[in-house]
Amino acid sequence: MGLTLTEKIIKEHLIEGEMTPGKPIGIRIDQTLTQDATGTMAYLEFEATGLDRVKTELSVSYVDHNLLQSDFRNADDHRFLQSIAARYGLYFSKPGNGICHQVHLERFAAPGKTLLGSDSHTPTAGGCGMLAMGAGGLDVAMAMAGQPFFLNMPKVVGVLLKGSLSPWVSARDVILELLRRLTVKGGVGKVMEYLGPGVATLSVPDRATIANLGTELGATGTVFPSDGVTRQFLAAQAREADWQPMEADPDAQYSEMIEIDLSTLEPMIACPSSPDNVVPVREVAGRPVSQVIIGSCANSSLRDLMLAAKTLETREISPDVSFEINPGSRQVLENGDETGVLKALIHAGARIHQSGCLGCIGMGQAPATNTISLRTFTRNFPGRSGTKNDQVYLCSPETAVASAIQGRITDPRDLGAAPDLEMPGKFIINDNGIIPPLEDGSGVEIIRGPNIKPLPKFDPMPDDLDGVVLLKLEDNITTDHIMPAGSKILPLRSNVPAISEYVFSQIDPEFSKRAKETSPSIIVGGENYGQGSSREHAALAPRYLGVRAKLVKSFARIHKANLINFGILPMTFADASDYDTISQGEKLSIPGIRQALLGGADTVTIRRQDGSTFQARLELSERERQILASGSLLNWVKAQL
Ligand code: MIC
Ligand code: SF4
Repeated sequence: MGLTLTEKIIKEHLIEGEMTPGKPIGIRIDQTLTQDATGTMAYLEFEATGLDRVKTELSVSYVDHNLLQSDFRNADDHRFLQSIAARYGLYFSKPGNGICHQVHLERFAAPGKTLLGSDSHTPTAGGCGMLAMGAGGLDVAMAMAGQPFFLNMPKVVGVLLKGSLSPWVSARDVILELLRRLTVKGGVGKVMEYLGPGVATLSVPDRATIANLGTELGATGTVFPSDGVTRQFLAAQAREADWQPMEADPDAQYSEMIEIDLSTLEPMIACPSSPDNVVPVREVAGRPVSQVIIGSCANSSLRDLMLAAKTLETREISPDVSFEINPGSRQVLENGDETGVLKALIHAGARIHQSGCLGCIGMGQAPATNTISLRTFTRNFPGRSGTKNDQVYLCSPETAVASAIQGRITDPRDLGAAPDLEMPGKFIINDNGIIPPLEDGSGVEIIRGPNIKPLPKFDPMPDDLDGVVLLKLEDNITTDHIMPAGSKILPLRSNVPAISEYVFSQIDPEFSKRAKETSPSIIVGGENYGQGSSREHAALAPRYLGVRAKLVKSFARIHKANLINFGILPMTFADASDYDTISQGEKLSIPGIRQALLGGADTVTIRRQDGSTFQARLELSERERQILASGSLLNWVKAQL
């Protein structure tokens, strides 16, 4: 039987386990990436392994999230990361050089390779024919240490593309349509693999937009074939040598097939406050907008800026709109300058920002009270923009620019003929924002600012666990709910005691205080618990506050892995109706939990205060059980050494 492209890449990298969907596998990781908000912790963890140099083919440390330097803390983190890169053999991409996923696609992505990144949108590089996945910082640290990456063998879903996109409809609308159909949990445990004649009509940046937002489906990754279009892209990046053709076997078996006729798609938009709250733009057209931003790792390539520039050549931005551009990388900026795109945007009145995540993670660009902000970003979770009760809509650059012109949500097809976009055959390539690794970094001194605190130490799992239910939450809780970001909290990513004060702060401002008073504690949740960001602080900080178990209907992949890495027991209800009977404040006991873990039990009995019991599932591999029993992945790895 033939293999899917995903299976081919996994087979080539398989170190442990069998390729049966749902079963644990360990795969070799060729490349890693980190960004500054998750990177400082990942490198503290890498340091704890005691190794002298990273063991991957290529590892890159990017600075793109914390670019606001309102005091010394972010700047100190940047210097720490630069010194770590020099010390341990990594590339370092400087602040302002661009968003990790955009720069990685341009300069390092290579067909057939595996990439693990401490950022949930790492799958972006799947647009270039590689298997790229997001993970917690500790998993990335372990990959840098040469350890396999462990995950459950994903199911591979085939997405068959036919036809070609109509004018004013773009890659963004393809993935918005998929989000509409499948929702934010539709991709959990799956890799989305694109195939069919429609693929060749999409450029690599288009494919990267689709791969990037596969993350919002909850997917483990998204893989596109590597074809002539990929070759052309790599040639324009002066990297044709990295190209190799890659595709699924003609008789490959997919676990499920989804068909999309590109020619039938229309402009789509995700309404507040979830990336899957998708409707055709027509349905919400006419609502007034106060801010429009083109940017983020999903839609900030030269093509996206060129589309906006060309559309604005003969039109003006509405006086009521703040129209902003966050270029994905310095390469985008420089080539935008060369091709006249930048000039046209400046002339039209756009606010041009530096390359980076910026408002996508609440580092500035917060919208005004009770107004609509339209963005080409990845996520519109409540409050993520920095404004309470925000109304953030997510859409294509086409819809964004049309709405900026009209001052209200506009179907771009109403503008008349679409502009022709002519991309340069060769890009200006300038890697002076990327510092290559040193031959020998052993003499480099690591620069640590006062905000960089050592990693906390965690105890092993006790024999019996008693805990109070400190919070009971609904479905689709995001890691932004658990550990918010934004300009006030992000600078604390290197300081666990300080950041833990903000755990669940949007939901319950007293949470951290209550948690410290009532340790150990348990959190109860619904479906797809922990979706969104890969931030391991959403596990690490609660653990620091004494949270020892989470009991939910189902977990998102990366968050579950992070919980295990930091010794928080992830359990699911054996019977989902038990969820309804649990109330906040009640005490639950799990006698014999350590033995149950180590003995391989699939279920445990949970005892309630009134003496009644119910069952919870432990869906864990042998390795995960040992990690949980040791109290954390670092404890376990140290014991192994
Ligand atoms: C995000 O988009 O939520 C982030 C910020 O990039 C996160 C990483 C983080 O929280 O540092 C992600 O997507 O993993
Ligand atoms: Fe940065 Fe936003 Fe992309 Fe996250 S989703 S990496 S914050 S641009």
